[in-house]
Amino acid sequence: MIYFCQVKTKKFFANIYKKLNMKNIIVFSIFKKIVIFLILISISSCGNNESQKKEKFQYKRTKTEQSTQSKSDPSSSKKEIAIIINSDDFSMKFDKKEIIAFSGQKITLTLNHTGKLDKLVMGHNFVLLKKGVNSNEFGIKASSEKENEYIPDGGNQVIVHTKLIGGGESDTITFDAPEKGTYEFICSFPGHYMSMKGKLIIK
Ligand SMILES: [Cu+2]
Repeated sequence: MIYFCQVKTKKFFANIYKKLNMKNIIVFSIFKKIVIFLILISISSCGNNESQKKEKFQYKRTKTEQSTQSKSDPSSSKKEIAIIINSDDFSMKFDKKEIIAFSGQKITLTLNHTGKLDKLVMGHNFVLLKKGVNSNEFGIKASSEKENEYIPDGGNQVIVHTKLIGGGESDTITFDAPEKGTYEFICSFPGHYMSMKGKLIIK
């Protein structure tokens, strides 16, 4: 009788052990599947990130290309070109650093001040300097010429300039493109010449 009981108990435990083992195998295989699934997800999301990065880069590139084009229309076939330059209260910069035009073209240039500050505080102008005029020296000299809207020497060193404008104002000037070469333009309001400057390239 005791022997019979022992055999039964042994069988009972052997069965439980088998079941547990089976369970372990099932749990392990599920765990394996979950891990593989997670790895696949992380790989695919990495790919997405890269494609998103690429998309962003492409978007930036198109934006730069557009802004380069909007600097000016470099078409030499046009007799007249229109250029718009914007300035504001904070950046102390023109929104264009380079303007391209062709000798003989008639240039209509509009300077906008998109800010709100008065011209006594944050005045801007567009001053196109003659060839060979040093913009730093000109800027320093100009800063003490308030009564002449910061244009020194009666405009001797200047090809053309707009009037001084404040927030919300604009001024438009028309002039013939000078001979081929590179010309500097600045804002001659005190202190602005250091950062508010750019180049007019005549081809
Ligand atoms: Cu200015």
